[in-house]
Amino acid sequence: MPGTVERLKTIGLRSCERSLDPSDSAIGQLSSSDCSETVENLQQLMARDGYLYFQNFLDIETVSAARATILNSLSEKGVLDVSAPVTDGVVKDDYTSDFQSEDDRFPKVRELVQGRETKEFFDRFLEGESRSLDHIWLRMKSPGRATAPHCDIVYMGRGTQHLYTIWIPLGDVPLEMGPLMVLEGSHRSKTLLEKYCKMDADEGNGVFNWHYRHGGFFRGGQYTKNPVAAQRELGGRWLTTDFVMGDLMVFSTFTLHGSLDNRSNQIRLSADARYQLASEPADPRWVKSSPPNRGAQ
Ligand SMILES: O=C(O)CCC(=O)C(=O)O
Repeated sequence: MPGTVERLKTIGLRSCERSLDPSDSAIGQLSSSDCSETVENLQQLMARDGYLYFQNFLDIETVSAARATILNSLSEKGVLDVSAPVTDGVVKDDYTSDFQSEDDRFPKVRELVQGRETKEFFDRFLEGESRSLDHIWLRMKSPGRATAPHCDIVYMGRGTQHLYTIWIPLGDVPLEMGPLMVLEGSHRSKTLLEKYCKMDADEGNGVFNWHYRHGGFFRGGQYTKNPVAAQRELGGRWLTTDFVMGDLMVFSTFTLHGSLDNRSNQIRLSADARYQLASEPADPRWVKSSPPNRGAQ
């Protein structure tokens, strides 16, 4: 099978039902980092790239156990295609799902997201005792679904701004299955920082949060529903890769990101959460009590 770099250019990547520009200036592969680098180096990489991508970071058994609990529950609900093994997560044609709050239905997902390796990484990276926001986001992307470009800070900015997202693929997530993508250098984009990143997606209860951007009206915290126009407007490349089980992405809550369309017949599973210094204020919307239901992020 051709490698990731070649497939990025040749398989016709799509996001939000739009074909991404396959040219070298518009799309590329994420660079992986070594988590045993010095803190200074890791901080510099984050400041430069807006993300850190660690391969084989997480214990595969723990990821696999989290994946299994979700797939078993989907199987019990009768949404999986019974002609394929449950572990493949092939869904029935008419099944659609997207974004789910993790309300502790899956303790193994919490165990994974708040696990020792990740906490120790953040203690080191943030140079102090770290904590995660209590809320965990579980994504079950059925075929056809994608996440529209956004920065997390607009949903989570009522505490410290020194806040990082972790994204964990719960299984292998190759390009065809709609992996995460981040826009290179977008965490330094003045266009985003000076206006969009200052917004609060829940202000005015969302009622007044209508935007017109890149040819469409929409509501809430998304930057746009058009990743092609966003790349042209802001510059940089959409960066993604063939994620495998055990990988960990860490990115700035100011980095514009979304996902490719899931063009497989399998459900794409991932979990994401936010880490910060325990001594800094935490956004009250995402600690302890169950947050109100919100739209896709
Ligand atoms: O998994 C996805 O599709 C999007 C993830 C995301 O938006 C996030 O981690 O903040």
